[in-house]
Amino acid sequence: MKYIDLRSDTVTKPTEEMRRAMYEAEVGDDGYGEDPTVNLLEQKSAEILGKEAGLFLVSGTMGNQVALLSWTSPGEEVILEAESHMFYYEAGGISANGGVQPYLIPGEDGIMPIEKIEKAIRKKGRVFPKTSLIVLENTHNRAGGKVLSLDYMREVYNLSRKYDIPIHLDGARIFNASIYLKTPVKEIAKYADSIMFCLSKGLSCPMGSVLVGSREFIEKARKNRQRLGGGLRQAGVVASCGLIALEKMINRLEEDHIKAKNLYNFLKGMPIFDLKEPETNILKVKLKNNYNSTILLEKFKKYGLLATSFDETTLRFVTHKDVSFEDIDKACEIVEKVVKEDF
Ligand code: TLP
Repeated sequence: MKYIDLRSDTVTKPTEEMRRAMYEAEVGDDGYGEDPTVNLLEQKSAEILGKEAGLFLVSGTMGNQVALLSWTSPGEEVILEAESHMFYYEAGGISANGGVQPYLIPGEDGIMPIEKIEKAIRKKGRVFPKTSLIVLENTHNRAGGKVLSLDYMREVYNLSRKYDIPIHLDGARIFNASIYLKTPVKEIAKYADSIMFCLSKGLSCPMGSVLVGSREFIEKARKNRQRLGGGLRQAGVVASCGLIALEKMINRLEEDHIKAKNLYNFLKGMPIFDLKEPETNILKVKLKNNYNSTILLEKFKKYGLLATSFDETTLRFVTHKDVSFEDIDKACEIVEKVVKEDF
């Protein structure tokens, strides 16, 4: 059966042009800094985000973990939104790899109230851990692809300058935020000291993320990447896709946002769902009256629709380039059929 796959934008396959670029890529040993394609991708990424330098990594998780290791020391504390990817989905990496403890602030739609961030920053004193990092996530995955506004980013940034604490931005989907805000990605990135973005999500590369920041920070990050076993060799083969992604795959993300909106417009008319209009490509759907997401997902699958859940009462649908507008219409029909048949 051919499935309509709305589990994640990570399922996107590389384009024909990417496949050709992989074949033709100029490569060298990145351990010696000699892969021209990796070097170009790192340089272009830094340029687009308005930072001094970049580092290519195998995944977004590795990018976040390397950033954490580069900003903090064991025994220190990092402020995170309670549903952030770094806390929720990185297999306990912040404590296992970094030896730091999380200070979690539950956000409203992924947005931590500024006064709560200020309150969370530790005072100096013998008994307190040092607050060494504030993490933001834009767009916010578990908040349903929510975009943090520039005003909010600026406020957190100003606070971080007051207390001299760096900001790391998990920008796995920062280009979706930039499209939504109709703002160059640089304008978002200027309110963070380091940013990780993913090439492997809506940008459709087979793998890879880039971490950007100051030259000094990236030098440290390169060492931490090595420590995690993430040193690369002829990685130009995959970095070549990243170059195409930066040039050709960003503007089309708008289309994914429209697809999510189409899905929303259909589902909002169904009484068992409770949902907000999506800003980007992730649609979060709460189930009313104790309906169960695992059961629903199994039924969707029988008719050829794949999605995931945030928890037992919340579904997640992610739109991307490998589902067409017709697929979205079909997905709506499948959801309607399942709901009518069984509930
Ligand atoms: N998110 C994946 C899963 O891990 C949940 C997905 O399908 O959405 N930051 C954010 C905000 C992410 O959403 C993800 C991946 C990552 C970091 C990690 O990227 P990878 O998967 O490359 O390690």
